[in-house]
Amino acid sequence: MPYTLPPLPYPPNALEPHIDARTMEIHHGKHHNAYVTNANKALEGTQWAEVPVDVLITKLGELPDGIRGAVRNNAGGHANHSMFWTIMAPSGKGGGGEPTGDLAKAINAAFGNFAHFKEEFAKAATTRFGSGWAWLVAKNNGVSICSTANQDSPLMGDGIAGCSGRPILGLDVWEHAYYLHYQNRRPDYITAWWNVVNWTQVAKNFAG
Ligand code: MN3
Repeated sequence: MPYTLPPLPYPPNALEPHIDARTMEIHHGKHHNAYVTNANKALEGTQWAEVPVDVLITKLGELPDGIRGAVRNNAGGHANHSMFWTIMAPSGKGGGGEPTGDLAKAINAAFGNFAHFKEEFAKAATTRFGSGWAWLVAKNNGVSICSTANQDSPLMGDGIAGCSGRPILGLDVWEHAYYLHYQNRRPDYITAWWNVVNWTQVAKNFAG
């Protein structure tokens, strides 16, 4: 089965005022959709077309040279955005607040406290030059922060993405994720984004 665009789990305006409806419509309906279309095009007729995207991107080294770059970018984009929509929720209705339980313990063990974690994560997101992602990954029985360029995923591993682990929270810092509303003010977008982080879903991702 070719990949399909997963529906947004909430209406496009649900994350306002932190992320505006027009940005969500274009980001999901145009950008994510293009990653799906182009991943399917690259994989069509190959043995890889049936492989779930989160598995496929762990095996880039096994892919034929002719499609590896297209799969890295587009299957990576599909995997990253599929997670991104689910780790957000309307502010006050599942979005915002703080993690609890085992995830909170892991964050506190790694970063001291939630405020310090947010600082470190925002630093990774702010300092990623150009387009990319900031990540919280599950790794070595704990959590850590890293960032990747373009549509690379921690699932691709250190050798490709410069980052490894199981992604449990990702922040898209491509300009297409914020430019309409925030223009060049990426730090303002990052600050606002905390209001829509769905910690319940992140905790589920952490639990595996
Ligand atoms: Mn994006």
